Amino acid sequence: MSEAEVVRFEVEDGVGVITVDNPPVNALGPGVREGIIAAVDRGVADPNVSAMVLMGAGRSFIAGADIRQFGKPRPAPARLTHDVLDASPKPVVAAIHGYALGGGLEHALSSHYRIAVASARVGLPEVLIGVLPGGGGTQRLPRLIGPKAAMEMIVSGRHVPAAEAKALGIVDAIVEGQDLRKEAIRFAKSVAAKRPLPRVRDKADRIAEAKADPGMFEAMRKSIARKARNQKAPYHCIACVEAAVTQPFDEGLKTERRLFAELENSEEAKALRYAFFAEREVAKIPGAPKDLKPPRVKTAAVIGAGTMGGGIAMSFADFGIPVKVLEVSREALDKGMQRVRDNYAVSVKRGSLAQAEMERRLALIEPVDRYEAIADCDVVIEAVFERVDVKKEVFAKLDAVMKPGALLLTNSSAIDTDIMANVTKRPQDVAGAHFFAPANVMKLFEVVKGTKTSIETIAGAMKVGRDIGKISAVAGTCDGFAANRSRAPFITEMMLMLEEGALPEQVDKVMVDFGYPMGPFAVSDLSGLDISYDTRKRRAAADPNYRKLHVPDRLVEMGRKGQKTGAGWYRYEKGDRTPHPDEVVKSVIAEVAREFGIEQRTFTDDEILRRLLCASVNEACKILEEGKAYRASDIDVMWLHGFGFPRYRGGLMFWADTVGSREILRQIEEWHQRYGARWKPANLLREIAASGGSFREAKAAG
Ligand code: 3H9
Repeated sequence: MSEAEVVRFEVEDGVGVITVDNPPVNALGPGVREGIIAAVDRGVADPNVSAMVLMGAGRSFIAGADIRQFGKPRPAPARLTHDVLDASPKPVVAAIHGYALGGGLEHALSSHYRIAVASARVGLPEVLIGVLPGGGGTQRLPRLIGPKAAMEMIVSGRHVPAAEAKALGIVDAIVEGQDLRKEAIRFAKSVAAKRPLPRVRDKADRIAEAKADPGMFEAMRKSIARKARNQKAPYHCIACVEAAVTQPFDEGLKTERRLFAELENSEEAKALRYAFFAEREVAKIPGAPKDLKPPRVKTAAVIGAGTMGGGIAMSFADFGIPVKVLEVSREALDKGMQRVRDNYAVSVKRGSLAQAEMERRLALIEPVDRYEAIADCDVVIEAVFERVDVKKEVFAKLDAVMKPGALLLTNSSAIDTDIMANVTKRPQDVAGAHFFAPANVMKLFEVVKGTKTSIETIAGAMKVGRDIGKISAVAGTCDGFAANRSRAPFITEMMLMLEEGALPEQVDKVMVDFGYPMGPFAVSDLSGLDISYDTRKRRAAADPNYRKLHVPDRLVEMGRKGQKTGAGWYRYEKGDRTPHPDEVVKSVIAEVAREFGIEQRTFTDDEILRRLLCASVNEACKILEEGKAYRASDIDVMWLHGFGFPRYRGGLMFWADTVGSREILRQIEEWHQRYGARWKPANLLREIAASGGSFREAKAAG
């Protein structure tokens, strides 16, 4: 694309209007910076121009640097846009709508004034992709709003709404009218003659703040220590803001540039960029027509007011969608509604939800006790307990009452979607909707495609997920679908390693050090050991070759079901969630090992990590081979949002690539020899290793 096409310059009423037009989000891709410089030059040279406006066409101002260019060699520009904007002898007004993020906000900060529409959002989210604001943002923002507020914004990467941006001093005015261009021209004319021009780089007053509070940087480092472990970018962000306080502006810019360069190609930045694009890719349905754009659902229904049903109903209410909750028993309905109310009340007590907002959300949830009452809803999600006969009965009723075209979704973590679809006369409208507990908190929303599910239903279900703030990912119907199925071997291996001599606290420490927020045994204590106990019993009954997991089975049989019973893999003090290693668990492990003659040995941390993740990589390859997920990167998105996999490690398959496909195969073959059939390498794994290809680019077969 030529520069002329991505940046326009027009003179209107004595104001030069520079419009960046680089869809979809006006990223600073090839030609944009050069186009802005050329436009400013024209405005400066034109005697009819007294001021300029910088704005974006389409839905946003500028969403930042073009992330796709990161990691590739880029020629050093002869002139920097920031210097050109800063140095313009005529005022430049940045007029913001949509998003001004990263390099976008940095362009606005180099302009002399900033105005924004009320719905605009601004931010420096670079840290979320493993870098730091590298266009002067770490030096200008602290000068404009003070180092403390700037550091909080830069280290969190959050998007700040226009009203808050005005209160912080980032924008000078909020535009009331509908026509931003017109208002921006009016504003530009009102400041055209004002001198001196306000340049953020020259502001010194707010910097004094940090001098009065010398401990602020150390305090920030301490406060992020847990969340930011193993990462460099958040610390480099702090170092840059510190440089804004301790160094002259131009020196600070040099520090910023040096630290940015250190981060751009770091492993953490590569993984985070990958995660960003994987999350966009997961929304795409192969083979879907381009014009397939399902509308936002206006009304929803949930069948079942249990913990899951209630959580799902809250998800709709949280995003402003009216939802009916159906239970035929009045008692179950009242109990379910009370649970929802109690959940919201906890958030109000914690201060994360206003009382009025709680009332508004509760008013969106309508308890009903007849199927006829939900007939007109656009989507219905069945969330009754995991019993095939009960679910089939519900679907027969839904088929009888629901309006044509309604999405009929079943929330199950294992039951074949086709079973429910086949009791209806509209199997094309039925799909799985696998929420992860707690449904109103967890981001992952697995849309399960049955044999007859139509592409419109898949697209509709995915849109429902996005409309309630989830990350939707498609899986094929099979035991466990894609997310849980890919994780199941991880769980099996963590239990079996105990029999060989590892301890829960050692495994947990390895995984926390790797970056998980909690170790897998601590998570199991939280969700309850009894949940998987029932599934294991079912599988053992169905499959004579099923490898029994004796240690967790015995713990459950002893009444150790996790935190709720005060003991599981760990022991807990009353009213305290801190896990304490427990001798009882050790003795159960020793007893199992003795009984089955399993030799005890020590494990290195690396072996534990590999054993858990390699088992799942192998299964993920089988899932792709069978066409039960579209792409390897979809599985990574599932691990990031369903299981707490550390984002700065990209995901399961991205991690496997950091080890290398040949080494993963060698390792799995070794364990195949030692442990037998469950480690049989997937065909796809062999193919990837033979071709020297990457896991992350693997796609579904067929
Ligand atoms: C930076 O600025 C560094 C500088 O400080 C210094 C440099 C020296 N680049 O998310 P969506 C694509 S770092 C390239 O679905 P939404 C995206 O992949 C940057 N592409 O829309 C997708 O493509 P496709 C700091 C980008 O409305 C399409 O646009 N900025 C970029 O839900 C639509 O995106 C950021 O980190 C980009 N920067 O959300 C902001 N941004 O259709 C990153 C988007 O082919 N972006 N695309 O799949 C976002 O957070 C969201 O995209 C945004 C819109 C909130 C803007």
